[in-house]
Amino acid sequence: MAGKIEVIQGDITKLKVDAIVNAANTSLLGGGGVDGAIHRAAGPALLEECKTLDGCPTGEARITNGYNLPAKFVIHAVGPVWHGGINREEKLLASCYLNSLSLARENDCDSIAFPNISAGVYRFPKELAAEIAISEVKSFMNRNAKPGRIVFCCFDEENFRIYNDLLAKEREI
Ligand code: AR6
Repeated sequence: MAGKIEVIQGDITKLKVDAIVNAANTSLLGGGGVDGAIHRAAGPALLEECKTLDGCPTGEARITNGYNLPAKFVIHAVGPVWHGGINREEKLLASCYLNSLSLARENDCDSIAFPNISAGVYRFPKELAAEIAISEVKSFMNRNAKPGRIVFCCFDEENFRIYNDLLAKEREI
């Protein structure tokens, strides 16, 4: 694996990377959490472009411009709502990461930052979500040179600790 994985704690809207990922909903028309923060920081033109996309199914992703954000693109990924794991939630969350990375590669992005998709109001268990995110990202990086820099942007202390612990544990193996 030639690329680099970083974990930071902070606000994803401030990051100067080629693409930031949004934890969106199927309407792609905005919401709370990180979605609300991204729309506020990008400005109203983001919503105008999202309106042209006709929504996005769970597990898939769509790309738009970043407008007033430091990031060039926003990749809107729709994570699953956690219903106890009986509705293919793990598979759908993995697809969000894979589809986002594929869009980043297709658009020649060298760097991409992910929030903790589904780990907020969609109630996906944080530890399991982090395991899926890391494993999907690593397997993509083993097969693709781009994007070579992946940032896991954690907003809260707990996720920041979970990601750091998991990555440290893997380095020991
Ligand atoms: N930067 C980085 N991470 C953030 C930020 C930020 N500025 N703000 C919140 N987070 P959530 P979901 C973290 O609820 O669970 C929206 O209404 C947050 O602490 O934003 O996928 C959408 O429209 C948490 O760890 O997304 C959907 O309807 C993580 O981002 C729904 O919420 C994800 O929390 C999607 O729910």
